[in-house]
Amino acid sequence: MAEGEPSCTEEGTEFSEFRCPGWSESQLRKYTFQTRPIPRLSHTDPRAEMLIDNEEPVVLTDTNLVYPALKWDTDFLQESIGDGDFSVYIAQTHKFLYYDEKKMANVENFTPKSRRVEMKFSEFVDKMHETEETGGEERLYLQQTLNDTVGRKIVVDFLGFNWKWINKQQAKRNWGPLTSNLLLIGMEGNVTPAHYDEQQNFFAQIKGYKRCILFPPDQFECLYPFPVHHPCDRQSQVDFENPDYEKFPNFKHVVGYETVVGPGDVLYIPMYWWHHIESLLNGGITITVNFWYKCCNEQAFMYPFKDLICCCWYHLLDLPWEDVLVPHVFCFLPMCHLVSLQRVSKQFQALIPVYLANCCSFDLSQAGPCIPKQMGLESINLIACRQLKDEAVCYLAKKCLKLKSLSVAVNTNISDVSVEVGAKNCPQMEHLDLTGCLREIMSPSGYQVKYSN
Ligand SMILES: O=C(O)CCC(=O)C(=O)O
Repeated sequence: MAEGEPSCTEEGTEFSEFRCPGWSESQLRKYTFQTRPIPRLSHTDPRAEMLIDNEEPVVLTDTNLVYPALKWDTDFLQESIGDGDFSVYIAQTHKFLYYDEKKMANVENFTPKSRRVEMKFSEFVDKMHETEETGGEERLYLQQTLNDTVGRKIVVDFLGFNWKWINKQQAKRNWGPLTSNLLLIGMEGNVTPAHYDEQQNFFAQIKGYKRCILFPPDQFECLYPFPVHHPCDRQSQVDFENPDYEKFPNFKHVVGYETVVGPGDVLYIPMYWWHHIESLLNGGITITVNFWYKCCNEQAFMYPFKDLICCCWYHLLDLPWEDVLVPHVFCFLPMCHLVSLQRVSKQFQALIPVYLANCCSFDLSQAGPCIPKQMGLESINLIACRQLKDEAVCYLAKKCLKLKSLSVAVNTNISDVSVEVGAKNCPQMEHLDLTGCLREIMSPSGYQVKYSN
């Protein structure tokens, strides 16, 4: 289902503004899966900020982020962009599947479906016109990081971008530095197949319309990325136009979020979100500049498995996790990343509690904002946490004043100190399970204590 023309009755359109779109449904390619609309909001709307905080996509309609560039077209750029070299991908198909040239040697007989050619901007424009005029199969897609070879007029426009707004966004979320601005100039109908990036992205549309279909990170099981070592790592193997359900059965369950962005719109593409992007059919050329930011400093991984975890979290589960992942990898991750990893897949969701249950220590200061500072927990189960000590239980008892039920069964180090502190701090405590606690424990009056030895 495509977003189509926003109407006030569609699901999710409480966020949509009514406007006259410069495109129609017939310009969208047809796919088999369902989608929901990505909210379109003013950057001043608190809901927009909430979505970005939650790392959920949103289209911001009025940031003026690239306002000076809205006049850009191929004539203006040809005149002003300078005589540097530009990377242009050339393909015989509309699909421009990204490949990492450095990884090509990893796979025998890998033949990319597009080739990268360095050329001057004017050559690109000439080639594009030639293709359009001859109606040839060949398609072009310029994808070049903006650099210091651009001419003065472009520099002036670039300096006029709304840096005040975007710098604030970056600072507020503690993101790392802006790594690059990729300039994308595509022919109508070009498609960038679904993939994810390891950076936060403000995707600013300048000319023409692009349909953007996004999928949250937890749908990776439906999207079948190429193996890590493969040049197409981070790209989905599924051909959206002709899905092979035998090979990729979970693709049947994929559900996307979509929008069509036009000049002046800025789409926030959160890190790790899959995105499929198409320049609309019969819509003329499209121009986009994106703003890529490294993940936030707080999220920067400080352990030797940085690349393994950060880039290929989905392959982690291929490791024999009982022997490798749990004892040797998770212990290098700060608690806030363990909590976040649970959102990645059902397996991680199951695995993290297994790891936590076997934790020797639990440093709450590492938990970051994922765990509330004031814990309103009513029930805590710490059965068989082998290294659990009184100090930890006392800490919890002092933090969780609403605690009604606590189990510290099968913990050899727990003594009556825990029980006393629990009794003093948790007046609502009704149930304390001390089964199998070997150290001497007195039963304080006032709540039920269960222990069998
Ligand atoms: O616009 C496109 O075709 C692809 C852009 C993209 O993948 C990105 O900005 O991350």
